[in-house]
Amino acid sequence: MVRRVVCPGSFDPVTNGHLDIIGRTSRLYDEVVVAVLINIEKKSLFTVEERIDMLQAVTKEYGNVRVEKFHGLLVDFAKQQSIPTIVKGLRAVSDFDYELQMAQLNYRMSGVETLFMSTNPEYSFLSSSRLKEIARYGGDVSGLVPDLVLRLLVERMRV
Ligand code: COD
Repeated sequence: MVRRVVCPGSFDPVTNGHLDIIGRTSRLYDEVVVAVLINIEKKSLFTVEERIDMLQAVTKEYGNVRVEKFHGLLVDFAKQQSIPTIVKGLRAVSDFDYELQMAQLNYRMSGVETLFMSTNPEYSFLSSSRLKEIARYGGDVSGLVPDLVLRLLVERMRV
């Protein structure tokens, strides 16, 4: 049986923090499905297709990562894809409160389990929204995102 897992998120854009979690997860499972949420209510910097392209490029080297998009409930997507487990990265206690509630609700709704992976301390302060804020005001975000993402981010901020 193929051991499959989902790493969900907005990934607007993917950071080295996300990538660290996806890469470590890819060593533990046969297949990792990275699921990008389509959220029409939230203004995003990159389109879903752009985010998918970036994710595909930066996860290619792992060899067992597939990138998909989804809307609606994550557990419905997981069920459709026959994925029994969600993996989430945990940065801090503030993440834990929110993530615990979501994990419990997701389990209650569907039986889909959530496993938490502790963040790499090198990226524990990192979020896509903070990153965009720094980049918007011309701050240096190199080393926090893959080079490809850095180039696209700088380009997009110029527009
Ligand atoms: N280090 C480690 N992990 C990190 C880091 C970092 N620096 N940054 C982010 N992460 C991890 C976190 O686990 C996070 O959950 C994940 O990466 C994705 O992060 P983001 O910011 O791209 O994505 P979010 O938090 O906006 O994504 C939220 C979901 C899309 C997972 C969530 O909203 C969802 O499941 N929505 C679908 C609707 C649903 O099913 N709701 C649940 C009802 S109970």
